[in-house]
Amino acid sequence: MERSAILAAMVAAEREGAQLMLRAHDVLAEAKTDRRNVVTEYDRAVQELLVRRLREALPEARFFCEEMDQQDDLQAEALFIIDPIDGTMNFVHGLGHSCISVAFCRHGRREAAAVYNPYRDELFTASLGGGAFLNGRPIHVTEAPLSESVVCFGSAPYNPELTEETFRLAKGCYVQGLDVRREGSAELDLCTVAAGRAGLYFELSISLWDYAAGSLILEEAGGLCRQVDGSPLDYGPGRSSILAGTARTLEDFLREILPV
Ligand code: LIP
Repeated sequence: MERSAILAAMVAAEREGAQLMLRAHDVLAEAKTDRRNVVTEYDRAVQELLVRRLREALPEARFFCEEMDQQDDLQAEALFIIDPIDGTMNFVHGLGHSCISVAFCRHGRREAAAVYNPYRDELFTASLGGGAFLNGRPIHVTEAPLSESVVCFGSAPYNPELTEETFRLAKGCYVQGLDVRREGSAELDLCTVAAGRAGLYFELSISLWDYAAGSLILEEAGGLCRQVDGSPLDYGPGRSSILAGTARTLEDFLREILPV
């Protein structure tokens, strides 16, 4: 199946799943590991719908998903990495800033990505070597330095041992940059940087489904994704830190903010 057809199937599935989000009511949060790591019946329903539709489109596909322990081999010939609702805490509290995220990989290489925010009807897409788009219009990262950029960050809420360092870095970004934002969805933070709306995003601990799609969109928009210390991301099954921006803003962060 052509990559463009696979991306079209991803987009169609996301738009269908988004209707479940928009029609949600009486959303009950179920704690997974602790009070901040929550899931809802809508996360599960969206994931089940996405898997069903993508399997109809590509029967041989395997899946690596956030919910229900559906985690196949990341080196599969055809694999979808799915976060059914990225920004679940926002979804539970009706904050109107969550997305559905799907990345398509072949043998571990990210080849297509789609991130859909139904609250703003913003669809971010990318295919490897084909550029990045917002609602079909090309997007590109900012040329601004950190001092002229808004910075997004994530608070790594599942890892309280990282709180002090997270807010040390966030304070540094606030002082050096224009301002900071903690908006609650890693995939949307990556897309915000890809669209040139922010100059940098960091988080000290997130999962692969939180960045698999957004990282490709950002790279196709001219950006870079690394670990917070500047080392390469490994796109493996474990949790990782992430530092995402432009060559200029990453250099500013690593030189001015990271050092204690
Ligand atoms: C969330 C991320 C967010 C991060 C949370 C969580 P979820 O994804 O998008 O940036 O701070 O720890 O990982 O759990 O809502 O899909």
